[in-house]
Amino acid sequence: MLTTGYLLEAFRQEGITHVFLVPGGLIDPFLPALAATPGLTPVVAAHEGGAACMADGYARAGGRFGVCFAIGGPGVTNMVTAVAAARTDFSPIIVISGQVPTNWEGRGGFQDSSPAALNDVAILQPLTISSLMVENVHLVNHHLRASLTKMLAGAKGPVHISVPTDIQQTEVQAPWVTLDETLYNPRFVDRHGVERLWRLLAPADGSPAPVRILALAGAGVEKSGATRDLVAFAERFEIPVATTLRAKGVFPEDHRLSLGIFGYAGHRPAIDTILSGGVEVLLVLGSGLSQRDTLFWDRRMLPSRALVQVDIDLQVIGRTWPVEVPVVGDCGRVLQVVMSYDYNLTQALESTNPQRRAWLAHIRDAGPRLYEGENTGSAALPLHPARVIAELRRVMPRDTVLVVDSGAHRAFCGHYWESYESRSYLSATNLGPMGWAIPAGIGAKAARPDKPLVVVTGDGCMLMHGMEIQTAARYGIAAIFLVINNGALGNVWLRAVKEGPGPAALTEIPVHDWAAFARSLGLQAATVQQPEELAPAFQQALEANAPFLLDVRCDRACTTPVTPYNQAKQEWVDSD
Ligand SMILES: Cc1ncc(C[n+]2csc(CCOP(=O)(O)OP(=O)(O)O)c2C)c(N)n1
Ligand SMILES: [Mg+2]
Repeated sequence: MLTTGYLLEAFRQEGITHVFLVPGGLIDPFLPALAATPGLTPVVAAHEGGAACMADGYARAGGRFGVCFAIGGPGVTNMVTAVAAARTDFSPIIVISGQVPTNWEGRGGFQDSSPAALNDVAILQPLTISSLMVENVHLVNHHLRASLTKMLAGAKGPVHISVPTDIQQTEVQAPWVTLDETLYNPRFVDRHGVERLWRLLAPADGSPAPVRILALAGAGVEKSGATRDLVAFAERFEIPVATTLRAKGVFPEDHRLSLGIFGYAGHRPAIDTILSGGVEVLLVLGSGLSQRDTLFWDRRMLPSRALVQVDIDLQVIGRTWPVEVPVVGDCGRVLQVVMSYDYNLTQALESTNPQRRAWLAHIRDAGPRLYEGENTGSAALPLHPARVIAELRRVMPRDTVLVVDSGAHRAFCGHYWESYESRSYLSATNLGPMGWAIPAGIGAKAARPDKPLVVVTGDGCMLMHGMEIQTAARYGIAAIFLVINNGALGNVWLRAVKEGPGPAALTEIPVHDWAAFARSLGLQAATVQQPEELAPAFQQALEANAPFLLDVRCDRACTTPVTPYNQAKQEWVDSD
């Protein structure tokens, strides 16, 4: 089989249903193979950055990995930001790019971006786990296997393979052998670490067990598919659970033990409790404890007895703060080991369940979950984004996937939306590239066509990747695009307006008719201006079961629900 068909057949065998690309001369040989691989749908994006974001969204929603193709040179450079977002959020995608034939390298050929010229392999190197060119057809099988293995192993992330056109058109002999399932679901656990954790939680020597134990769940729980394990663990030992924004939904937000989000756009119970100084053991599950996930590395979140960090990636454990109990391993597996203990071992911890229940009641009674929750009922015109997101939550089914972009709307979604499932809240939280959610949402919907999906984006984000709604229309991918249209780069405007009208004007955007734009590209669309129009418009978009854009006219002057984060930012001093 030619290299082109070989690669596609390997992806199909790995369970991939869609690949995303922008065609061009350097990948021309792939076109016949793409048209002839049953079970694999090629989706042609408007821009290579869009194609790579689609692969990222596909990976995050589907739980396997994403695949995208581009020509070398401008196709690869167009992908740089999207690949960086996958890298910083540890999302497994593979970029296959075309390259000039090996005997043209460095001779001044059109679009030569081989290592002898522009070197797009090197351009992607710092943004990927592995970036290489296949220069010998005998290495196609090996490099593909090695790259996919690196992409999936450990913390996961993007990889890149550049394939010259002469190699694309050469026969590969070795058969593709499907990757072992363990790569997708690593189940390893450090038993010694779990024992240390257990001695801490349920001392066997008669010393008192800690009462105030709190779990902070990060993206590692999502990657591990450990929601069920976490719910079972929390319920058995009455342990309250907060999540990071990135991991929103890995613990159902309406569960009685949920404290909501800790960190950026976080909720009052999580923030007040974790910063109270009253937590004895903080059990961090699969979170790298980034700036936004720690409220500016706020040391008040350090527990009085022990910080426990469970992570599959040793590099993450102890990076932010020294930990008393490090546990290397898959979050789900670690919890399963604990859950396999019998009553003799768990009794010491279970005996403190009533005290934790009382603690939880105290947390609940201390105040509302939301900051400025009254805004969810605001009748103001233009609309308040909090009202928009709250109405959206009421109308959309429980298992809706929300894909959120970068801007003020990110904070409104994080705070006022609720998620109840893993992989149902997707956002590029570590890099925050504007426009990412539009194509990522298309990829996510391709991976999970069974789930209703809404992309929440801004008018500024639309100016960056809005053209990709055309891709959704073209392929009938039934994503709903909700544009928080506030005539501004809202997040920046909120800061700039404090500096005066000159700086503010630099962050304003003409109020465009995004519904008309969408219709011109083949989508259905509606414009919403009044609060009472929100629910019927959402219902209409849901029932249309087709690509649909909602242009929702909002007030740019609404401040975002991130007061604790902003306070922490002001108070931060470098104490190291
Ligand atoms: C690629 C990129 N450029 C610039 C920024 C800085 N930035 C963050 S949010 C934002 C404004 C987003 O505007 P919009 O999409 O209208 O959302 P809103 O804040 O109004 O909700 C900007 C410019 C960024 N995050 N990414
Ligand atoms: Mg805006």
